[in-house]
Amino acid sequence: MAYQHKQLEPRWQKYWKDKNIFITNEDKSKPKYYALDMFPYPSASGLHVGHPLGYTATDITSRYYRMKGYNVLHPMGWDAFGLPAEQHAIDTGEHPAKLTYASIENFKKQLDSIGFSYDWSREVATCDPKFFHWTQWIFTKLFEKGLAYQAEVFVNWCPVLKTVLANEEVIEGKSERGGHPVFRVPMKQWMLKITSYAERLLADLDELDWPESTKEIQRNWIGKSIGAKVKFAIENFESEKIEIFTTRPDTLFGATYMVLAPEHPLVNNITIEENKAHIAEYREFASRKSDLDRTELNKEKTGVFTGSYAINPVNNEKIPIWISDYVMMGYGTGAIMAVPAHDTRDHEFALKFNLKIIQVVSAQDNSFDIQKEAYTNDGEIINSHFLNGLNIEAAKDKIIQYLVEKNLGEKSITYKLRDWVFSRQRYWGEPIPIMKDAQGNVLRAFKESELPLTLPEVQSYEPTGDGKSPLSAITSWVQKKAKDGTLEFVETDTMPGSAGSSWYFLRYVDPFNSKQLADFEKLKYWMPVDLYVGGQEHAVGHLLYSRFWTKVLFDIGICPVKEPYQKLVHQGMICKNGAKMSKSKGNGLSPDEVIDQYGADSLRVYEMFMGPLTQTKEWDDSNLAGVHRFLSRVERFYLSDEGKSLLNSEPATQQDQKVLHKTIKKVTEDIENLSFNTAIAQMMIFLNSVAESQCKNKEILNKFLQILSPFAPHLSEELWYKCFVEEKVSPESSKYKFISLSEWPSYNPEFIIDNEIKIGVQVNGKHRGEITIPLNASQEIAVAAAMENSNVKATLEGKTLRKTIYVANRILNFVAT
Ligand code: ANZ
Repeated sequence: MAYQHKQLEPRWQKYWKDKNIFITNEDKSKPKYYALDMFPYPSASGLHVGHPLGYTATDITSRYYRMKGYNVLHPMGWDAFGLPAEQHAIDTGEHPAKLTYASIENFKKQLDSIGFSYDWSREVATCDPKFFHWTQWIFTKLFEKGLAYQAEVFVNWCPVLKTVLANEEVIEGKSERGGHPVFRVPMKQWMLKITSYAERLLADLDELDWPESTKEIQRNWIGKSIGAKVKFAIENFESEKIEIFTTRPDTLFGATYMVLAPEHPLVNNITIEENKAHIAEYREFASRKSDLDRTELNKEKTGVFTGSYAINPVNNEKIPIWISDYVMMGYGTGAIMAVPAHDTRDHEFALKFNLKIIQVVSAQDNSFDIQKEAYTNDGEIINSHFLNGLNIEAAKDKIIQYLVEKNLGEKSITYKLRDWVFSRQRYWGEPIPIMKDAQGNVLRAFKESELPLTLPEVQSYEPTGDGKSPLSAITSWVQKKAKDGTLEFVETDTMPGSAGSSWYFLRYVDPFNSKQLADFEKLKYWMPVDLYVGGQEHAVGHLLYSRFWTKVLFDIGICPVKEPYQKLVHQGMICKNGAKMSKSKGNGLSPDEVIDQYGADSLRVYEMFMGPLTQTKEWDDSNLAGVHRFLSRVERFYLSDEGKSLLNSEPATQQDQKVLHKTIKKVTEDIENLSFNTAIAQMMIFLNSVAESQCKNKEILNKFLQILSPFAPHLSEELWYKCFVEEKVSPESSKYKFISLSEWPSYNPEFIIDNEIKIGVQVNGKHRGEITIPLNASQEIAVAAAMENSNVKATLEGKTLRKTIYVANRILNFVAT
């Protein structure tokens, strides 16, 4: 009889569901384990086989800790606001909620068909008003704390589509849809002051069990730079000063020109008449580039001279002021002193525009040609008056001291991290709960009793054409009459997709709470997340934003922890034919197909067996079939063709005990280390071993099934039922005990100890043979065994034994002459 995965898998899924066996237990006397997946965006195309990779890892872990007696929180939900549903609504006129909830339905069905042990009673969706009530509430707290404010920032404006576009909708300066030109224009946006948390976000990384590479990405993104701000006077513009930020104040004597960002507010003032047209043209050119394009190092440098000169404060040299797009308005002060001798970008620029290069740090290598390239290494300061002879660090200290005394500058710390642009001019997002007056001034945030602020029905999901959200066209929703009769206006911007995902892990802890975001005591029990699994692509978005919100909530006494995720793991990608699997590449494979052909257990075990969880792996159908064969062999080992148990009570041999206990030990440790592929390999070794010895011992095979169950839960439940449930209590009965809730077996170390050992025998330090002796054998026994070895015997023949050196379990050495 073939392995009936199609019948048995849905049957066990139904029992689990009907009996609610994965509902989270909250008896606080037990230890807890919170295993979290990055919740998916419920796309219309459904899951592909890449999704279950991380989900299976957390599911095995959850099932394991549950069997170990922990209270396990293993929830799932939906990151449900976002562009694709909005786009669909624009295209079809259908409400985005309709597509979103249909996709959720489909995702859920697919996840269930893989046998994940989620506690679905805690399901959340970010687009549900009961959920975004609290997303909006957090916003009002941010507002009260001065951490939400409005500012003019550059957005992607497409004049043809008459809308603001998200970064992901802009490809090389053109709209993704239609390929129309997109410009960077300033617009008033809500911003969140994540920069106030830069230092803490940086420092607290050290405490986390995260991949070092992800920590490093966050550190670089936060980008702490220690340096100085220096003020430069401008010739003919006495009232103006250019303030620059530099990490190399030691090179001040080498500053031979200045560069302002094209958007710098001083540009208009200081550009001389005849250069104005050229400057204006360049500013327009630069406005079409994204910051990313601008920071690309290999691009040819461009720029325009303003016609004005700054005065280098240390030597009164007149140096020209240029504008160039390699200087960003959003970083430091938006202006730099250029030191072409020691900065690569400045050097390229100086060569291109024929600007002076003055070396102020000596190169160790005499043949170094400063006209050819920038010198960026250590050295002694030269050509710098009172700094000459110092090393770089000492020169930095001295020049800063000098600048402070002369009131020309100061020490300064700058972060690359920018405040979080929190406004979207879209319909399908959380409305920002703010009231404004007729002039657009902010009056107040919504009170808690006024939340949630829900979305109105609209006729059209198209943005309005003046850069505003479709909400602005719904007068009845926007306008409110205040008590004194004056009109007030609801903010029409909505929040970005990453709002809900910045705190959803807190809501799972207490999803029905209508009074607070979550009960503090419950949060205290469950937080932080013990294991968070998801893609590294979220390293600087979601994973930074959610750390920021957690810290804010910690500061206002809502959340008991200051970091959300203690341990973070990124699953690798699954590739097919060398490319990342995705629907858009046409190489996506749906788990439904795999489950149909091989079953959910095969899918789960195969994905875990492909290789280490964190590595990129190639999908291989023949290996999938191999895993399916392994599970079929397990089934046939337990059951006869008629589906009857083949197990018996005949005593097991020592060898069988040994392989069982070894396997329990290895699988236990491997699950805790998320090394699932090696755990599976060990279970395969076990099966081979008992198949060879024809061990059908019930106790041994019972324990094996238990450790297999987190990996292949359906088959394990089936075999457990058929072979170990004595009185055939029905799984529907309240007395039934599922393998999924059984107690994880422990191993007995005594069984594992190898009682024989192989050691090498040397004569005068040279390897002459090997002997197999009992573990911890005495020297007498070792020597006796060595004397049985023909090679050792032959070598010693005719020699006098001078000394015997024996290290138990390691080596035996004879010194003989
Ligand atoms: C003079 C200098 C000499 C610089 C030298 C570097 C080397 P990080 O480390 O990334 O913080 N800079 C400052 N503001 C900038 C802006 N808005 N756009 C582009 N570049 C900017 O880099 C700081 C350095 O980047 C600063 O130090 C400045 O160039 C440049 F041998 O000043 B430096």
